[in-house]
Amino acid sequence: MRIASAEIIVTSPDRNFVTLKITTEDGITGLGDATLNGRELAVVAYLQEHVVPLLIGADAHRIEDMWQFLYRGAYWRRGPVTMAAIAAVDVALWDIKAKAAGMPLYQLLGGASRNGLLAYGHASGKTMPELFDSIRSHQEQGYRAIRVQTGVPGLKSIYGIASNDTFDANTGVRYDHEPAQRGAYPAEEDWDTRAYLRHVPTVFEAVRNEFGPELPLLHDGHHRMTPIQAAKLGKSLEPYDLFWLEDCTPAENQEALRLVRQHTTTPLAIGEIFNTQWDYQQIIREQLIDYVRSAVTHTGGISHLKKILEYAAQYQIKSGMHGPTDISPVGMAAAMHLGLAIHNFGIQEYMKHGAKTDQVFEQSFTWENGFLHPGNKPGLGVELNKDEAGKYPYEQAYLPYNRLADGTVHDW
Ligand code: EZ4
Ligand code: CO
Repeated sequence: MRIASAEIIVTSPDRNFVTLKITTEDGITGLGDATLNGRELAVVAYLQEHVVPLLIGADAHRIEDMWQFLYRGAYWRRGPVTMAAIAAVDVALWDIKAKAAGMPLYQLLGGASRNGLLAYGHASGKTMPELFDSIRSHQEQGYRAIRVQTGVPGLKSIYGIASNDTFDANTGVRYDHEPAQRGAYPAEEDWDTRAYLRHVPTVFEAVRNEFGPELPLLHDGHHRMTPIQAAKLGKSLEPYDLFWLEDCTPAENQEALRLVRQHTTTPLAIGEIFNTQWDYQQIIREQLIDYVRSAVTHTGGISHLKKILEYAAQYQIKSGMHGPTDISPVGMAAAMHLGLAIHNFGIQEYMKHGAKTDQVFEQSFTWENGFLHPGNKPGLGVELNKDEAGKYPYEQAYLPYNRLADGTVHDW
């Protein structure tokens, strides 16, 4: 089954998405998500100039061989651009293989290990009353696990808070929360870790008092703390029994997590910006984390993330795949098929896409009683409507960045 053509589709319905569409000589098509938030066109160029020409004429069935060829054959290894491009090829080939087999993709990954995927949504508010409203509205939408982010007194705008201009009047869905902003320069946000550390435990105390002990609660520290600050936060949140504390430090320095671990039993989730199994080698082996945050889209596809998760399983570490709005419906479907099949599934992040995105990408997943299921169509179960996609050309957008009060750039 030879590859006849490969096409890169860039569209910006509610935000930018990059999709690779591979077509075989007998007309089977497969889709892969290659969206890298704020750096989309770098992946487009990587695919267009260096990968697509290598695909034409190749055997679409040889997924592992293609992965190794694109990874080892490039000589230059790892990195988000490379790994997003490889992921798109990998997922598109899995889509094709499953369509050729006439099965939903999860069947080829070993079949379903569960009935559905527990998913969490993002509640947020500048103030406590706004936060409580957002948590209630997520519960009404069916969420059974909720991430909690709030404003910090004294800080103008910080990560994780939905704003009213992200409200979609057609669907009533708020983009809770969409950090990338369209424009030619990144927005500046401000940050003060000491103010944050004072405030967050009071938020979780109030949320537990209002919503009770059962509701799984998550929180994202978004790479901003030093190891000792992260240890302090983990410890001060222990009474509120978090499902996880995410990205408590910028985890390029993996040893930092030893220090955090020595001080707290709050479960740790890391890895949304990691892109290979080697980024996880030490933190899995030393059992420094509890959840693997990688998305299929940013970690070399289904083939590679499956290897990471199988390694993690030996240490009872579970999946917690990244599922923000910058993972396209194609990337989300890939996550759902993988999550349904593996044994050590933990939780899936799930933020609803906007109405325009849902028209560009025709999807067959279900969302019922807080659980996702990828559906039973052959392949990924997602098709891209090119006429709809063509209505929304690429628009430059950047993630924000942080400065401290004295003007120093800080991790965002
Ligand atoms: O900042 O997806 O856990 N979720 C997150 C996200 C990331 C964005 C970056 O593209 O941290 O909101
Ligand atoms: Co995160």
